Amino acid sequence: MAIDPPEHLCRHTYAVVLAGGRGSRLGPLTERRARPAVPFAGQLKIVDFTLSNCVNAGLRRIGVLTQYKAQSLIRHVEHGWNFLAGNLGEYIDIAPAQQQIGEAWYAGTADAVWQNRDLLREGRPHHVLLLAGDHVYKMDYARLLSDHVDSGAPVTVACHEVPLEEAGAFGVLAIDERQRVVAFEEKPARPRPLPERPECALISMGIYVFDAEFLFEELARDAADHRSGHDFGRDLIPSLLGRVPLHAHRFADSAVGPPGAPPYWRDVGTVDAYYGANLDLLLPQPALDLHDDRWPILSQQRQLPPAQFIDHGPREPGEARQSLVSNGCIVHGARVWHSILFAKVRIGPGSEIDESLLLPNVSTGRGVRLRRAIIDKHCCLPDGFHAGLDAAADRTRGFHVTHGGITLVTAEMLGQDGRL
Ligand code: ADQ
Ligand code: ADP
Repeated sequence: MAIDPPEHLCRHTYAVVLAGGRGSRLGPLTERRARPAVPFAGQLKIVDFTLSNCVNAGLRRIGVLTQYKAQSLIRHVEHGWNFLAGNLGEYIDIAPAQQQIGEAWYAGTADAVWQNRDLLREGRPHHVLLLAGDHVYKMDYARLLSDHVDSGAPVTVACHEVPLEEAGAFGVLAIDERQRVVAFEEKPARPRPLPERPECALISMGIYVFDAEFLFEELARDAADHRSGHDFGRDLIPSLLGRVPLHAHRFADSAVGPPGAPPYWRDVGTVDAYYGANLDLLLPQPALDLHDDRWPILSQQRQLPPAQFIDHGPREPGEARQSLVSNGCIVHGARVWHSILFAKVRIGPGSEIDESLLLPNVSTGRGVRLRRAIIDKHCCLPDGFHAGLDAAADRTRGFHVTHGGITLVTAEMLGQDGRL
């Protein structure tokens, strides 16, 4: 039984969103912006999931730790997330790396939190919730916090089952019957299967709850350890094993979603994972429900007119099927199928867009043909342009083609001016 009601727990918790990591595996999409600032699902950015989960769960003191190419992220959080009531003690702190103690940038995630310890201590939190800024999921952190307190352990690691072949990209756990972590390996070459489901492994979601004072002690210990890389997954969490009880919280116990749907969580760390998670939203009943008013995903929304579909004569209707079309879009005499048009996308007559993501402000000329392509912000695709029809030809033209066969085109690749 919970000692504290969840509202009380949330009020005394500081949530830290680690939003600074270099998104190298997202390739050209993160050339100019941090991974959490990458547009997602038409009208959102990736970081909106974590921030919305905080606000929906009742957490009102949030720190966003930035580092790598933070400008677009800072602008987004400042413009879109400024509705918390500072005078009621609700706020989002944005901590740019420049504000750090000393000259060094952060060495790893534990170092990023250590260097911001004064910010964290300010509100005298009882618990600190550590979150990543680049995961797509809905989770009720109040339930995670209650579970942490009930467990009696000073640390809780949120974990989730994933197919064994994907587990090597994560921290892999083994737990006992009391939900205590008994083994932890960061990104193992041969992940350990779950005894009861050998086709799956139990992985760390990179989400941790700490008793606040315990966290500060452990961060100090880690900071003084010159052999440590100062990373939670690689150093600090493994160093706790055997010393203190580590509780494992199952994501299934706090996931928010349609009844009966499997819990949905994606680390959109690669272009293929990013593409797949966006396209998952086009299923008739997506596991990630963006229409659920009880757990909305909030964001900065620009004032834009509704999407418009215009026929270009009787033979060229403007239409979109099985697609998401954002505000400010105009589909003029073009056919869009199984695609996501982000805000202010313009499609010209005779174009055919299939299974593609067109990020904000993309415009196309006439007769453009896209298949399984991602077109980055502000690209202007000229008449007759095509991508995704021939992978070898796309590579020759300097486009990025993923293992999964997705062609990614950025403004720079087209010799155009890219913007954040
Ligand atoms: P990774 O995601 O590989 O694994 P990491 O690159 O450290 O770990 O990133 C964790 C989060 O912190 C990301 O949101 C990233 O953007 C951010 N981040 C990284 N360096 C930062 C810095 N210096 N300043 C601010 N933010 C920073 C981790 C765990 C694994 C776990 C996966 C789940 O180590 O055990 O399985 O997350 O995705
Ligand atoms: P867009 O190109 O559609 O304006 P951006 O991501 O560039 O999209 O801008 C997102 C939001 O940030 C918009 O509300 C825009 O007005 C604002 N914005 C754009 N550039 C700047 C800037 N240099 N400083 C502050 N806000 C900006």
